[in-house]
Amino acid sequence: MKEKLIEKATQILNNNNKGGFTIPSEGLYPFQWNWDSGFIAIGLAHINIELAKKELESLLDAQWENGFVPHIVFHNDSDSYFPGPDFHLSKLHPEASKKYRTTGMTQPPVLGFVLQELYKIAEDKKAILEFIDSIIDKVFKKHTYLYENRDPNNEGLMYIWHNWESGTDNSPIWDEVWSKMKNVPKYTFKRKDTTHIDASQRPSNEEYNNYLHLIEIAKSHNYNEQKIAENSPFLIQDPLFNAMLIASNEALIELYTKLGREENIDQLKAWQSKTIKNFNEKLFDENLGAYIHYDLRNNTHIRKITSSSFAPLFTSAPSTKQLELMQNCYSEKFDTSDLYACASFDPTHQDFNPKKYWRGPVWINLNWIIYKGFLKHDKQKLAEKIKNDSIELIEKFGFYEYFNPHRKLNNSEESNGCGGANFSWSAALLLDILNA
Ligand code: 9WN
Repeated sequence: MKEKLIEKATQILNNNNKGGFTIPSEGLYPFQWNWDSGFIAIGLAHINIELAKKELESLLDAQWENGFVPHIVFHNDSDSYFPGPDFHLSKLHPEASKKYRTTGMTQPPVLGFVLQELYKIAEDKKAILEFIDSIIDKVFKKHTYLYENRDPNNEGLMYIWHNWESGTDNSPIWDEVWSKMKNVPKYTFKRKDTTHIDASQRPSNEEYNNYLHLIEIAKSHNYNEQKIAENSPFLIQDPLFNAMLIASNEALIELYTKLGREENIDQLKAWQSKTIKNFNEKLFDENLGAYIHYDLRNNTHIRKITSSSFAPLFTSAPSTKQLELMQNCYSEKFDTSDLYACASFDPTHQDFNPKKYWRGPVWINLNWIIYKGFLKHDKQKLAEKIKNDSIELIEKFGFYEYFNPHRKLNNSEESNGCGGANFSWSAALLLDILNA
């Protein structure tokens, strides 16, 4: 069984490789995506370390002069995705990549810990350290960009200005922001995603109006961060985005130490202690027992629990008390016998939808993060459960983008697999889980 899964996962990664970079899913996502490439590199490291290195190099080849790493790199042309390069128009920003067209937004900063995972997986430690040495400053530069541009109140907590920057695009979290957003135009556009995937599993057209509106606002300011921070109706401190930053800071400190290069370590440590302090004080909700989002534009917490609420397990940030509260919250709401772990949104909440994208389905990348998180904090049983559920979902239903978490579907004919098929990070992270 294990061999078959490994063979299939390898085949998916090979098919989705477009020469130096890997697309997330044929047709649905035909370009290189930022955090996808990070997870994909981890999987590739198990089968071909050179491809893993290339994956990261090709993403960072599109890094902007100011350190920014965009969420999509349009290496190639394709008309199977909307919105494409002509809509995003990254060239509006004076420091945008001159080599590639990209988007003007980013995604959760995973690259630091991805380098560390590559180090752990690679057999030839000397060669991988040489590679890390060649690329680590670019990742540091990206962190510098975030700290200098995404933290207007100097809290060590980064904001995101678009739901696509969170990676969890149509989470019920954003409903609260949309309900406060005024004068959103009704755009004329042609969705491409719903030509590949059943519309009931994707965001609505109304939501797409909001998504496009936020980009138009950013474009009207030529993607200038300061102007965006002043004017964007969407300005959120997201626990997943900030947890990924903390994990990557942690990794960069370790890797610079391994390389015997001191120069950026003090800066990283100073950032890290400010970030962790405010992360725990501001984004942890003691009553819910989970990390939650903060809406900087409307100065309010968004008190809903998502799988992002548990992403901080992946770091050393949570205190013993916070770990205990989080474990209770997770066990009570997410770890029940009728559900596969881990739903992307609180299954006890009225907004939970088991088939709709980030409003309930299980995603393998969040499973991987939470699985590693429980392992890090010695919660073997909870970790094993997520690991086994991830394997079972893929083995039974295929390498889907996301999965209905209900164990027994009413209609037994119906598959739990939803969204894009042959999805790259599902393949890549399963390879990592199976090789652990
Ligand atoms: C927008 C590529 C990306 C992932 C995101 C996921 C989905 C895109 C979309 O696909 O978002 O970035 O068009 O729906 O939500 O996490 O990186 O796999």
